[in-house]
Amino acid sequence: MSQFIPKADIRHAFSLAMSKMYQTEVPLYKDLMDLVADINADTLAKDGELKQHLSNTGELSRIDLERHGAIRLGLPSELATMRRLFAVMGMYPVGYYDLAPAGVPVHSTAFRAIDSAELQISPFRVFCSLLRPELIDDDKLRDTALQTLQNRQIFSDGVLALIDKCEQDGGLNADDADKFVSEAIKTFQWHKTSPISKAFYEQLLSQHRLIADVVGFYGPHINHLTPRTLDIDAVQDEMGRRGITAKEIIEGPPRRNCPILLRQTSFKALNEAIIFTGDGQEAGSHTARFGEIEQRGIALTPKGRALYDELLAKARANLATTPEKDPDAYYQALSESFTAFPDDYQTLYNDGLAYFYYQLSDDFASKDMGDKSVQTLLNNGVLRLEPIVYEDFLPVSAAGIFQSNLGDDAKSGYDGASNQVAFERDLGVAVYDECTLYQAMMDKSLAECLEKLSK
Ligand code: OOG
Ligand code: NI
Repeated sequence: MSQFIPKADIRHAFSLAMSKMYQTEVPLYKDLMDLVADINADTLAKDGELKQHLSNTGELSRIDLERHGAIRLGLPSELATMRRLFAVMGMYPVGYYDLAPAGVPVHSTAFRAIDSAELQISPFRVFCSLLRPELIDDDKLRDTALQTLQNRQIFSDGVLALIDKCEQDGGLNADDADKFVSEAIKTFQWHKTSPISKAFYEQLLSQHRLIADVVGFYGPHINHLTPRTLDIDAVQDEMGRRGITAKEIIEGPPRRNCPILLRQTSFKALNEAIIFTGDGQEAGSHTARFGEIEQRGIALTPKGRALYDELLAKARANLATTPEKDPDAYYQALSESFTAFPDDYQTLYNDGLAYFYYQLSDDFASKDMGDKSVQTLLNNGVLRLEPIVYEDFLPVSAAGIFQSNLGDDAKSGYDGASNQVAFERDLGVAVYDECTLYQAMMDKSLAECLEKLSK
């Protein structure tokens, strides 16, 4: 048993291999990584309090690790196998995201580690979308698209064999883990050729750019990777100065003292040369790949999340035009709307808006335990609170990231019910509920503190 490599180590090795591959494939992404590293170093030098929080929660050492990537799949069978591939690395599906109302014909989940210790070692996760062919309104095009997808095999024989082996034996040894990483990475690489004809590609494109991106290729190329920044506004400003074309707005909540959930921006997708081979050799191009940046804040409870959704909708409802056309007006509306969201950790805790770790304070032994209730232990400084970072995604933000990288011809919205049941059937399991996971982290941290205090 002990010869098995921990899943977290395989996940970490995989995220490093993915990063290396993407930096080689998309050199502009390397420039973005350098920029983020510069801004993070500046921010930590200026903000001692932030540095202390990050050190308390063990995040300081993992700041420079990429936090996520994204892929898009075509078939239910691809999703089912992808789930098994990620399970080898201790990554499990968390959350269900329906992007159809925002005009993107997919639904999605995020594969990630699910407990604090695992997240600490490698927080890497993959936002994974599945095409919803039933939203293609042209029957003939949909049939041809599905046939085309059925003809591809996105997993190498090597990776399939190692997934089987891991499931049978309960883990992979060192040699197999290395081989797994190099075989698994192949599924996510870029192809400069497309198996379809240029005419078919253009037909797919006119349905939706995303459909062309899935059906037109041999596999689900990683379409972006996303490092974590400690100051996303600074990165957004600096992108322009370093000649990187940024998306117009930062998605998510406004800038705050106590960051909540997730703020995201990206550079615009690149136009890349492609040879279409379905009908002889035809030169063309395709736009799909970009680089993203995220700044993460505290995870919100269902009550906090409802307030976030309400304030975001309010800010967006009052605009004269789209956020992208007038970013300043949008940010103004956003910060006005979010004055209703408490902006100190104590109130976020008292009002039950966010999730926290309980920790014993450094000098807890010299403090009065009083009646030993949690409230007294907090008041007397025996316990302290540290924010639990939000590890998931936001559907409105994700739609904004998709749209900005799909061009201006994007649709405004699909009708049709959200379909978590069908997604989970295709996946082969139910997705984890993210709030249940955060609550468990919070409860566990309290139980551990109380256990230590009782000794
Ligand atoms: C995924 C877009 C969503 C995010 O960070 O919200 C996403 C995609 O473009 O495939 O990655
Ligand atoms: Ni992303």
